[in-house]
Amino acid sequence: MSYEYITVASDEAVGVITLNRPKILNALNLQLINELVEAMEQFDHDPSIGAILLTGNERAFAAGADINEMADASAVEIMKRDQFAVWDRMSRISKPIIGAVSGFVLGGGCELMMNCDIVIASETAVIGQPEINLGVMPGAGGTQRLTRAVGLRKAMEMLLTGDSISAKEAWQYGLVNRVVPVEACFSEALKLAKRISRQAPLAVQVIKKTVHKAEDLPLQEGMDYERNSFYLLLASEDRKEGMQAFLEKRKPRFTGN
Ligand code: DAK
Repeated sequence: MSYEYITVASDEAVGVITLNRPKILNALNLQLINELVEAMEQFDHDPSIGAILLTGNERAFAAGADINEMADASAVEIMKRDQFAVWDRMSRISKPIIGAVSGFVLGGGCELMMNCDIVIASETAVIGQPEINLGVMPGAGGTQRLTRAVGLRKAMEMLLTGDSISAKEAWQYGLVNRVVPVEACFSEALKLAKRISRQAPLAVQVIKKTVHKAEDLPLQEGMDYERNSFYLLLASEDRKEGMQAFLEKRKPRFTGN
């Protein structure tokens, strides 16, 4: 499969996707988002891949949706394009997505970052939802995921002013996991993605799904969901292998069964 606006590679069991529209700061047009989701789904279905790493370049992870594509489109056209459907597909990827973000992480770029399960940010990252400056609002989860991540007041301030925050502030609010020098961002994220990709695949995917339930479900329902997920993993071959390997003082050989 060849792509125009992303590049795709793999490193050991990590699928690496790089946004590649550098001239306009990786602005997210429809084609780019479609390519991105297509590549993510391919990695999701590939048993040799255990985690997905998503990155941009040093100047920009992504400066938002492509304003050229939105400027003249009517509400009905945008509705007919059904752009939300492709973002919904992205949130159904079952393998963990690790983001490595530098430079501008704005608007749809910030929403894309929030779709990652773990984020390593460069000291240079500038993160925000500036849609209000264009007279609109976020359309791919910005009001919902940002509020869950940083809390109502900080989200309100960012969304209503359009002001960005630094990587350090994003870390203080729990919006990113770690802040590292720009030159270390990709390698740190790759190291982490490789570690996760060596874990038992079923456990990784079930944990990802169960953690996300914590955002949607009341506590007791989440606990019930966790319990059923736990029973499911107890039935796996990898659970036998993991426990046996511990008792035999050797490294487990997980198969994903
Ligand atoms: N779209 C199109 N082009 C963009 C762009 C964008 N979002 N951001 C930057 N560019 C282009 C610039 O126009 C410029 O192009 P040329 O003039 O060279 O042709 C080039 O990238 C370099 O940008 P600048 O010259 O402006 O560079 P600076 O360093 O001076 O400024 C900046 C960088 C990031 C501060 C500035 O470019 C900027 O403010 N960009 C716009 C940021 C923004 O407002 N982002 C939010 C866009 S709205 C939805 C899903 C998602 C969304 C909506 C709906 N559905 C599922 C329906 C999301 C909406 C948004 O993200």
